[in-house]
Amino acid sequence: MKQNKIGLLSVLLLSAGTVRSQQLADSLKLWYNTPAREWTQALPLGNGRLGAMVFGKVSDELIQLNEATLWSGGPVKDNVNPDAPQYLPQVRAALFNENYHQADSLLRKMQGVYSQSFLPMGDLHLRQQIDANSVKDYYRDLDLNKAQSNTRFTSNGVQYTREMFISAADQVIVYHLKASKKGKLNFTLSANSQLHYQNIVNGKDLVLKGKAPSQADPSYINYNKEPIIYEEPGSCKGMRFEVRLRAISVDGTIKTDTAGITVKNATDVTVIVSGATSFNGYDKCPDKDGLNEDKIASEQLAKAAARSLSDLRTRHIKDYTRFFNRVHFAIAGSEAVAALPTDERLRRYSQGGEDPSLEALYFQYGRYLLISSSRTKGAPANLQGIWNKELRAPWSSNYTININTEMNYWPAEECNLMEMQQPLYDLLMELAVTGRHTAQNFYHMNGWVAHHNTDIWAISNPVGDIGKGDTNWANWMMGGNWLCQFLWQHYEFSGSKVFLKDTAYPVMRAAAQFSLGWLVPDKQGRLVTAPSTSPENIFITEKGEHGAVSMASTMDLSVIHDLFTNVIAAADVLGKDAVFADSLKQALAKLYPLQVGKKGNLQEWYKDWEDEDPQHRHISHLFGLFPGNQISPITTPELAAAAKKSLEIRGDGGTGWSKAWKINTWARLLDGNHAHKLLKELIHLTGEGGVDMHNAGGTYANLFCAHPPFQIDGNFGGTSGIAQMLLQSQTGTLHLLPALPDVWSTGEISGLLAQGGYTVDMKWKDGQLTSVTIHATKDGTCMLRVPQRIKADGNAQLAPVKPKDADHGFVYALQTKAGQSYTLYRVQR
Ligand code: FUC
Repeated sequence: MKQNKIGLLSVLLLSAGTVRSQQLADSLKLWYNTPAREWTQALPLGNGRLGAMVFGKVSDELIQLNEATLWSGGPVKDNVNPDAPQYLPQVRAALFNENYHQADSLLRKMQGVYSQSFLPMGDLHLRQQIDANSVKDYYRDLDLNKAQSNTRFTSNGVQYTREMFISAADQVIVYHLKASKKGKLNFTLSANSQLHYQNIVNGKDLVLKGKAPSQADPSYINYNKEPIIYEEPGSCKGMRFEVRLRAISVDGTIKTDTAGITVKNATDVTVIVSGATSFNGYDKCPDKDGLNEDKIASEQLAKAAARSLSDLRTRHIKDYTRFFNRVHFAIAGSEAVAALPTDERLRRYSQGGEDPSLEALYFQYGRYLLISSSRTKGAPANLQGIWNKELRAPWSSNYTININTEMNYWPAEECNLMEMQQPLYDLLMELAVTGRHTAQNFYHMNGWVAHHNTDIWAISNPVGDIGKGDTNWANWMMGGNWLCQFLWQHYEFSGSKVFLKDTAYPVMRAAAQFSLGWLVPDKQGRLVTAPSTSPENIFITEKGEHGAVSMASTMDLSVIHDLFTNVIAAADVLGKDAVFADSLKQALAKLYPLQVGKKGNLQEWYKDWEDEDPQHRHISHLFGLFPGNQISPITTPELAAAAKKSLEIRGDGGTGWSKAWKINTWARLLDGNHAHKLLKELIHLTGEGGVDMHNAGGTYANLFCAHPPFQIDGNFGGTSGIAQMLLQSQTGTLHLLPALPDVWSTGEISGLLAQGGYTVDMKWKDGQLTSVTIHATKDGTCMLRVPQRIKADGNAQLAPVKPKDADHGFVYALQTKAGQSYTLYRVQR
C-alpha cells in the first residue's frame, strides 16, 4: 500500500515542492510490512533514559522496556586486591629480561573484580482480540523525523493504529491506540520482568515494583554456582525500580488488577508509562540510600496524565527535533528503491545494489540513536545504548573502554550532538575519583587510571577476578587516558574555556600525571610503558613465543602522545601550569617513537613481531590515524603509508565495530572508495546468530549493528565514518569532501560541525563541490582545504594560501566574524 503511494507520487509529481518534502520525510523512516519476529527486527525508541523495543505484533504485541540506570551491583569496593602493587617491580624485571611468559603470570595477580551488568527492566504485553487471518494493509515504522513508532493494520473493516513515543520533555512513554470504528478497541495490557518483582494496583495504575541483583557475573564467566545474587531489601546493593502504567479513555471501560489493565469497547486510548530506579549516583547505596523511585514514577505519570495527547506529542517533537533537525543529509541515486520497505532495501543493497539514501538513513539513524540513548546523568550509552533484553547480556552490556564506549561518542561533535556527551563527562569525572584509588591501591601511583571496563559505578580496576582474566584485555591501562580525548575535543569544537578550565583540565591533568609516573626508560633511555598490551592482540616473538604482555605497545604510546599533547595545549590556552606542561614536553621528546616494520607497516609492538592473528579485529596501533591525529597523509605521509599498509594486512573483515573503525581510518587516509566499500560491508544484512569474533559484522533488519551479537558501537562508528568522509578538521584546517566516494557523486549536507566552532553546509554535483557555507562563532581565520578552486560571495575575504598542495586540493584562508555566514562557490572553468 505504502509502496504504491510513494512510488506513484514520485513518478507523477517529482518536481512539486510539497512532494519533495514528503519524500524527504519518508526517507527518514524505517518501515516494514510485517511485524518483528526477532528482537533485532523490533524498533528502538528512547528519551535517553527510558528505552522501548516495539515489535508491532498484531494480537500479542510485545514492548520490551529498559531504563538507563538499571544495573546490578552497587558502589565499587575499595582495595579489592591489596597484594597487587608488590608485583609491579617483578613484572617489570621479567619484561626487561624478555621473559614475557613470566610477566604475564605475574600481571594476572594484579587484577581486580569484574564490572556489573546493565539489566532489562520489563516487558509490556498487549493482548488484543484480532483474528490474524483477517489482517490487511499491515504497516509499521520508526519515524526519525518525530522519534515515534507507528503500527497500523485493518481487520474486519476496522483500521487500528498504535503510536508510541518516549518524551524527554515529560519523561514518560506515551502509547496511543485507536480504532477507526467506535468501541472496537478491546485489549489487556500487562507487565512483567526477568528481575525480582511484584505487581500491585495503586489507584488507577498498574505498578510493577522490582529489585535488581546485587551481583551479576559477566556472561562469559561460568565458574560461580550462582551467577546472579540478590540481597535483602534495605541492604546496600541491588537497586529498586518501578514501572507504572495508566490507561486513559473517553469511552469504553477500563479495569485494572494485578494481572493487567483491561480495556473494553473503547475507541481511542492513551496509555502512559513511567519508570524509575532508586539509583542515586555511583557512590551511593542504591537501596539503603537510594532515591524514592515510587515518588519519581508516580509524579512523572501524574504530570504527564494531566496533559492532552497532542500537548505531550508537541512537547516531545519540539524537544527531539531541536537536536535531530540540526543536520540534513541527502545523496542522489536511490530513486529506484526509495519506495521499498527498509528490510527489502537492505536485502537488495546486501546483494550489491547501490542505495545512497539508505546510507544517508543509516547516518541519521546513528544520530537518532545517540539522542535516544545518551541523556542520563552518569549513564552514557552503553554497549547496547539503552536497549537490552537479556539478564546476562553479552559482555554485561557494560562499558568496554578499549574501543567500544569511545566509538559511541565519535559522531557527537561532528554530527552536531555535543550535548549528548554530558553523560560521558559525568562518568569520566567519577572515574577520575575511583581511578585515583585504583592508581594508589594497585600501583602506588598518583593521578588516576582506568582499565578495560567500567560500569555505572565507575569501576576502574583491571578486571579479571584476580588471575582469571586474560591479560590481553583485562590489564590494559589506557582506558581513562583515551576517554580524556573527548574533553579536549569538546574544547576544540565548542571553544568553551569555562568547560576546559573547570571540567576538562583537572581530569586530563590527573590522567597525565598517572601516565608520567607510569612511563619508564628502556635500555636506550626511551620512555616506554611496561607492562603493556595492545588490545586484544597476541604477538609472536622472534623465538616463536606467543604473548600479550610486553613493553611500549604502539597504542599505549599513541594514547599517551595524544593526552600529553592535549594537556600541553590546554595549559597553554588556560595560561597556567607551565612547569607541569614542560615535564610533559620533555617526556614526549623521549617517548619511544612510532616504528615502521619490515613489511612497511606501522609496528604494533615494541619489536617487529608477527601477530598471532594478522587479521585481528582491533586496529589499536592505528590510534594515531583515527581517532588520534598524530598520523595524516598530508602532514606525515610516511607514517600514513605505513598505517595504510597495516590496514591492508588487517584486511576489511571483522566485527561490526571493527569495520566501522576501518571506515574512519580509510576516510583519514583520504580514500573515499575504500571507506565506502567498508560501509557497504558494515550495512550488509545479517541474520540472527551467536557471538562471532571474526568476520560476521553487519547490520540487522532494524539497522542495529551486528558485532554479532547486537552492539551499538558500530552504528555510531558508521555515522562518524560517513561524517569523516565528508568533512575533517582535526588538523585545524577544514578539509571539505576529503574522501567522497564515486557513488556519492551528487548530494548535500548541512549542519556538520568542525573544530574552531564552525558549522558547515555543502553541496556537490558530479563529484565536485559546488558551494559551501561556513557559519562562524568567532572572529578569526578559518583555514579551508577544498577539492576545487572556490570564490567568495559578496564581501567575504577569501585568500588562496598556496596554489595547489600536491594531491590534496587547494588551501584558502577565510576571515570570519562571530555570528556571520559565508558562502563560497566553485570556480567554473
Ligand atoms: C571487546 C571486543 C569484542 C567486543 C567486546 C564488547 O572486548 O574485542 O569484540 O566488542 O569488547
